[in-house]
Amino acid sequence: MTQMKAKYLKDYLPPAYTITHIDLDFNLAGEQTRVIAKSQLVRKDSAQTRLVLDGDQMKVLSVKLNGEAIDYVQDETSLSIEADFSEFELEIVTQLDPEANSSLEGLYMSDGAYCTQCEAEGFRRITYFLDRPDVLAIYTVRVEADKNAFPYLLSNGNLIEQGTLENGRHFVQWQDPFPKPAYLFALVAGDFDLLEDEFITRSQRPVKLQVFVDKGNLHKSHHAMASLKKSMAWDESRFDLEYDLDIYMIVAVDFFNMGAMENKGLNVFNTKYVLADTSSATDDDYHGIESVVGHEYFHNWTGNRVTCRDWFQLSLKEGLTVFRDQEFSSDLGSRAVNRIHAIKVIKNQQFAEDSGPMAHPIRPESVIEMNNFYTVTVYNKGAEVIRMMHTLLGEARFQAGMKLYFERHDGQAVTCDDFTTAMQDASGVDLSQFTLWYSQSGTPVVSVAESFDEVKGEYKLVIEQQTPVTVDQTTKAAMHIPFDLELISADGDSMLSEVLDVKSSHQEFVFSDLAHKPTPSLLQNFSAPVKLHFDYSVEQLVHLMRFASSEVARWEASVALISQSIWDNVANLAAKKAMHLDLRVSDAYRGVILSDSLDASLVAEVLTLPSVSALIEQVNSVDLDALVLARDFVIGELASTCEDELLTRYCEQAEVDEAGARALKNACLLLLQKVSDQHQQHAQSQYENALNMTDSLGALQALNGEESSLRESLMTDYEKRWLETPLVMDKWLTLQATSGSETCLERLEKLTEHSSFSFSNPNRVRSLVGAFAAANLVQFHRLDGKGYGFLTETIIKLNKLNPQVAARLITPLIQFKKFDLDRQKLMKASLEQILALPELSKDLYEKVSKALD
Ligand code: B3K
Ligand code: ZN
Repeated sequence: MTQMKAKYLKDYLPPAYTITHIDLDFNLAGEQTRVIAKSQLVRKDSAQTRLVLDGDQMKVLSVKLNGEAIDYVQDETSLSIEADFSEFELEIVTQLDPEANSSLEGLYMSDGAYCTQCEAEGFRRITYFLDRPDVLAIYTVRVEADKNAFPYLLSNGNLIEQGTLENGRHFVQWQDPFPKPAYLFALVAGDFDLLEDEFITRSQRPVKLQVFVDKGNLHKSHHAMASLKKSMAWDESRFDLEYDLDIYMIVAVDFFNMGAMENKGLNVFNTKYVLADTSSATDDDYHGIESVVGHEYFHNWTGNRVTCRDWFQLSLKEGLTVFRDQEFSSDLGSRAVNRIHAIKVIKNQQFAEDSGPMAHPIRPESVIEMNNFYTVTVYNKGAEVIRMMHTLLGEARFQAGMKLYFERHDGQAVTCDDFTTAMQDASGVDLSQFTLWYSQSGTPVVSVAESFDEVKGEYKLVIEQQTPVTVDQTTKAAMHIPFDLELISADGDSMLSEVLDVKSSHQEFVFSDLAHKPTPSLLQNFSAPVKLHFDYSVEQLVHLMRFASSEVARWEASVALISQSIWDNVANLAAKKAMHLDLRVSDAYRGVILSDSLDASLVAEVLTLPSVSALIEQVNSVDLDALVLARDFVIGELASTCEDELLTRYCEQAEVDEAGARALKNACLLLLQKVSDQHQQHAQSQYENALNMTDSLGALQALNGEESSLRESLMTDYEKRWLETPLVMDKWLTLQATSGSETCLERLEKLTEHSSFSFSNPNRVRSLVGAFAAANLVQFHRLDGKGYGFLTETIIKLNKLNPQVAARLITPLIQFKKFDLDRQKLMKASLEQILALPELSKDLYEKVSKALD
């Protein structure tokens, strides 16, 4: 029986022994793969005589202490020995079967190549070890394998020796001079195409850059390489950080549980975040690659050089590194559009996590399965917390804080408190109340009321904050919230712009000498991850859409305006009144469509109307059927009223070869489909004349809302064209999974047998089943329960095959509280079915048991 016990942050103890050096010797030979691990241990706690190593039921061939075979005790999760020495050498030989490892954790095979994934606790599937991030060792790794099948043998650090052996085998030896925790270890063995380049650091050191991809894909590796070079240059110029080894390798593999992994000097990537050419990848794919390549590169300092003391501190490296990759993308591209995307992740996904059964602070306090905590809270809210510090300190003091953090902690495994202390010490800014963002879970609700005294010319804002109770914490304190505000005059001029320090549950701010009542642009740029309650009138929102200085604030006003219109119509339906759309709303949108001062990519963001799931996140409970009707109505009305303008803008943009223009063109095309079938012709010609994947996919997405013979024939054409290119077929699987057709689900069931689909590949599962459950709300929440059934069957299949992916898929099912009782009942029945599984994984157990609690 797998252990389902939680671990607690409060129970942290430093390790009783540490490992300073490890020599690993891998003999890669299929199911007979052997690993010799020779470790140098030092006892830290002299009262300890028993050494307990972490490990996951591996076959142990021998254990030797200082060269002598010794007795050991092995159980489900550990191997222990008597070790009453202050320093000693331990040699453990394990035997592994990488081909049988479908969990894609530890050493496994991806399409004929050996590769590893050790974060968070995968190293314990390779050998018995002190598998915790505060044990940092120097690694030497020897890899031996068949030379023909595995010409490249890679590991961390610098290559120190290689040679040919008998029987067609060869070996390579690597050494990583930087001490590292086991989760950063990596090994790859395979046959690849290789793209090489060089980066000269600002201190004139040459670094060899290598990108390894599956044979035949070399032409798709250039964007990843260019992104890597940009990342290296950006980290030098913005963060004053230089790369430290002589070589940096990226390997792209097909079978991977997440996006990529920052192993020291040897990043392993999901092919999705490496391979791109214009015919097969969209502009969004290009952007995703640049940002993930950057993210993993930035970890070299924030994560690798300074790592986490324990896994509860995960946000120390992830929140900070997401912040850094967001800044990288914003410095290189559109700051406003990047910010909008980050805000959407928080509002549409992170707020849902806070209000569901998995609510946790960015520094969790208890964990059953660590892999369940690579969450939008730890990553994205974590990045918002860093961003708030950046707002409070300003760039110069923030960078001074970073510098002090590295001066103090380079080469160490530290805590989130160590980070905030460095920030505070370097800047002189008091962060004592601010640190609550690390320990308190939940989304603060900030309610604002305004009043204007015409006689005195005084404008007053009353700001109240309160954090609703979450499943994990019953008492909540007031937070330190940086609240960015702009006051805008009736003529549209900016009268004031400042960041207010909101620190208590009730505060009043008075602004004097104002000739008339201003329009407030509140919580600009989403200056804190909170829910804002303010009773904006339609006039105020329209004013903000036109005049707010911040482009992000203009976009936020548009979302508020359209959302309000949709909710008003939900209320109309409930009251059995006719639905309608206020002309002022469509006028405001028309203004945006016609605007030539706004960037095309920003207009595209405004025209990308909130999804059903985004709307659900705005309320505590929802009548899903009414919401879908009201949303369709509002979008249909808006599109019809602006039809001419949409068509003009569509045609104009068709001439421009830029990502922003393509995004706008596709947003217009999608809205035009809501007006009449006549606009199908534009989608058809766009598809037929497309010179890039953004245009092809945009056309298919526009047609995906309803069944039509055109959609059918274009989908068939696409399938034929791309059948042999898995990443491109993933887009097709997602189109099928998110189609508006009534028979969508029946089709999906058949598609699980399609040659392009496989339950063992996480990208395929996410594209079909993940996309269905997360983005096709109408079909997923069918009242006959078949949508839930489809997801449940998949989760049951993956429970043993790949528990990490199974547990990721379950998110939409555990967030059942917002739905009506009939649906809740069905969703809970699915969860009960999963909970009753024999040999339920820890990953699923943790989520399902919390959901049903
Ligand atoms: N650090 C890895 C994620 C590991 C996830 C383990 N389940 C990728 C990243 O955040 O850069
Ligand atoms: Zn990361």
